[in-house]
Amino acid sequence: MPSSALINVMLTAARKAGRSLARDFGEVEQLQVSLKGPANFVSAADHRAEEIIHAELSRARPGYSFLMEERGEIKGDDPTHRWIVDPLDGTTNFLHSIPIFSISIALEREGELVAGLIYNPATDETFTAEKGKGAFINDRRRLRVAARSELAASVICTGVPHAGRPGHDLFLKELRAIMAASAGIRRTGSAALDLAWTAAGRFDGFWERDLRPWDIAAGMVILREAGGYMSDANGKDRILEEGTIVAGNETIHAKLLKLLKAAGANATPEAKAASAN
Ligand code: 2AM
Ligand code: CA
Repeated sequence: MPSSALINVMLTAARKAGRSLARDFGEVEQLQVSLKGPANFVSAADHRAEEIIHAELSRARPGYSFLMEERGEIKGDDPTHRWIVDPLDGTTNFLHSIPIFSISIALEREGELVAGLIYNPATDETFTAEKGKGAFINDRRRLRVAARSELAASVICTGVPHAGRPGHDLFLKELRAIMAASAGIRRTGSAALDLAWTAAGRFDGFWERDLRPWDIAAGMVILREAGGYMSDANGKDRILEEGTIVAGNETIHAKLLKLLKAAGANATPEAKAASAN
């Protein structure tokens, strides 16, 4: 299916920022051996990509508002449209020369997510979706979530709470429950790609807590258009507000939710309070 004008605008911005990220990714390995503080370099790469995306999207759609990982909220003249942008999701991978990172761009119209794009410059894979029009990889092949219904045959992806973040104890309880019930657990380090890969049927399901809107907004559109089901950990619709997502096809989503709820009920009050922070 040929891309719409809107998807083309998002693609142009992502590809331009992707070229900048790909160049910087090539430098990271050198910096790592030269002990020159690659973290600062990666942070600069992140900012460069965000600037490019901001400039490109502003040029193509003047007045739209932004919510960006680095620059935060930027109010435009048009309050009905807002881009939600993560210029580099999977920062830790990027810093370690692991080619699993992405650019994530979503468009919100009157508070509703209507388009999403996730681009991995290292593999040149692009995942796109528009509300009601389906989800695609590289503009060609239609995406569909995996059809498996048995957790025992399913590969489930997750994200691990970072050092200094709450929820380690609860996560370990959830992990114990899901690893005992599934065929295997994966962790990529880019929540945006986790959702794209679940939409593509590579992962049968995904759950993660403590995420921000720019990590998941585009992935939510892509997953929904690929026939996926998703909710927060309470089975409710407050994914962006809670920063928690549980996803898969209808059956796997329901089974994951049930196991996660049971694991949560098992957790200490301290663990539950920490994960709610
Ligand atoms: P980032 O790479 O843009 O930081 C990995 O589990 C996911 O968590 C990634 O999407 C990552 O986005 C996000 N994340 C949120 N907070 C983080 C943190 N403090 N450190 C690293 N990744 C974080
Ligand atoms: Ca991110």
